Amino acid sequence: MKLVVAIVQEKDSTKLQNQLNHQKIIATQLATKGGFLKAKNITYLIGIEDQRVKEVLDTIKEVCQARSQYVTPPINLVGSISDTSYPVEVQVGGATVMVLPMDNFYHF
Ligand code: 2BA
Ligand code: 2BA
Repeated sequence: MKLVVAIVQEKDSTKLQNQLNHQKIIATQLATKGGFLKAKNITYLIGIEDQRVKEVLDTIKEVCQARSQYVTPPINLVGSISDTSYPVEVQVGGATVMVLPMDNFYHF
């Protein structure tokens, strides 16, 4: 078994959950927030058999889109002597996915 941790933009989460349900992949959703943009995102915890990890990754990859967002950095982080800061474009995933080994999976 593996634990797939997937951080997904909120805009993609309904479509992703529908697709996981369709494939009978059980997931738990946590409401989370990115540390940089402070935008709400959804973190999925998916306990899955080793042989289905690729299927889960393929589904996440298919559903989740990368998007550009603009953020205005705080002036003291810009490193400029100017007192104005300009919006900078950041590319937000797709999805950020971690796959962890799982020692045990219990369902009591
Ligand atoms: P359980 O299997 O007892 O799961 C209860 C909750 O535990 C799930 O809530 C989910 O949040 C979490 N969970 C269970 N297995 C997990 C795993 N492998 N990885 C991550 N989280 C896991 P729900 O997703 O709301 O599911 C509630 C109940 O509905 C489930 O009870 C199961 O009996 C049924 N179910 C879930 N998905 C289904 C599906 N695609 N088709 C039919 N029944 C489904
Ligand atoms: P945020 O932390 O809000 O980051 C949103 C996007 O801002 C990131 O997109 C990245 O393109 C950019 N970014 C983040 N920190 C930056 C910095 N210090 N300077 C410049 N640009 C920066 P993604 O990499 O696609 O990440 C989307 C979300 O996934 C992140 O939201 C965070 O919640 C999560 N994430 C990404 N990498 C992670 C990691 N290694 N560990 C835990 N969570 C991660």
